[in-house]
Amino acid sequence: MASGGSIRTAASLIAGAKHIVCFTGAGISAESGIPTFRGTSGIWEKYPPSLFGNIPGLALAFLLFPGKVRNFAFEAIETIVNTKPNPGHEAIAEMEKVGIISSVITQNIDGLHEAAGSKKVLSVHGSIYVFRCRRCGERTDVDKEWLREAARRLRLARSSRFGLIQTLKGLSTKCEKCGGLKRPDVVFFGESLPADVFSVAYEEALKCNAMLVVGTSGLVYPAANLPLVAYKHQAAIIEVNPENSPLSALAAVRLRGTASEILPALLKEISSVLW
Ligand code: BV8
Ligand code: ZN
Repeated sequence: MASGGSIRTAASLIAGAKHIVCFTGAGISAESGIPTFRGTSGIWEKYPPSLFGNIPGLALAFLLFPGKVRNFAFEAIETIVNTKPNPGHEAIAEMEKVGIISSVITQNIDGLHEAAGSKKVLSVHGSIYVFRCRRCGERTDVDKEWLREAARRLRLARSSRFGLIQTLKGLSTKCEKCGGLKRPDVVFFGESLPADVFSVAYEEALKCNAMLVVGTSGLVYPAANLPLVAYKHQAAIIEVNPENSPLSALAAVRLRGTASEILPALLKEISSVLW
């Protein structure tokens, strides 16, 4: 747990700032049971991003070991749809509700910020709860039930290429607008980020005087640029992470602890400074 001093320093920095933005990565969802990407029990340990983090790699993995692609797909969906927000997500939603922060920029695709009550969430890597038409770009929501059914069918699919294709065909949905095929609106490596979302996130990073950076290794670009943009525009960076990251060098305060420990304590301290 961070020493009281640094929570108090962080709280007074935030209380003194006019426009505050939160930037989150996989670490904020760790205590909800979603493994992070990097680190000992990270997702990329079992499913290397060179194959499972980009479309060409997934195509190759499908040809070489379709059963592993099937497992990756249903494990990812089941892990996410069966989790709920933790006190870290809830504290951030409360900070927005009482007017402390103006938005959350997240690299996560798990929808937990929205589930905790955050309203202005900028999901720069997309969301598992949104499908996008490959032809016209139209986005439509999918709910947990649909995703649970998809994971169930994938779990039952035969581990052959043919079996997986059959299952994916049964799950594929057509765009109501143009009839094009839809895909999960998630950004894989080598794919561009949604320009409409990223431009708002960039604006937020430019405008803010303080940025709360929670649970990110700061290794994936261009998202990891956003704290640097804020820093270059004289924003105070406050990092919440049990470990050091490349973004620690930008931080005025480094709160060494987990999101669900630190963020509720920080909210309490900010409230005592402000009200
Ligand atoms: C693009 C989506 C261009 C799916 C993800 C060489 C140099 C620089 C850049 C590049 C390069 N080569 C290639 C690139 C670009 C590449 C990139 O940045 N690669 C990196 C790895 C070098 N980026 C891209 O490809 C991006 N696209 O550049 O497109 C382009 C332009 C035009 C046209 C075409 C193309 C796309 C990047 C998005 C990739 N998608 N995932 C999914 O989520 O499953 S990336 C993946 O990493 C997740 O989105 C994740 O959020 C993101 C970042 O990771 P983190 O969130 O930080 O998670 P991580 O596990 O790393 O760290 C967790 C942290 O939490 C740790 O610090 C840990 O200490 C801490 N923690 C743990 N427990 C807790 C905690 N903190 C608090 N509380 C706890 N309890
Ligand atoms: Zn369409």
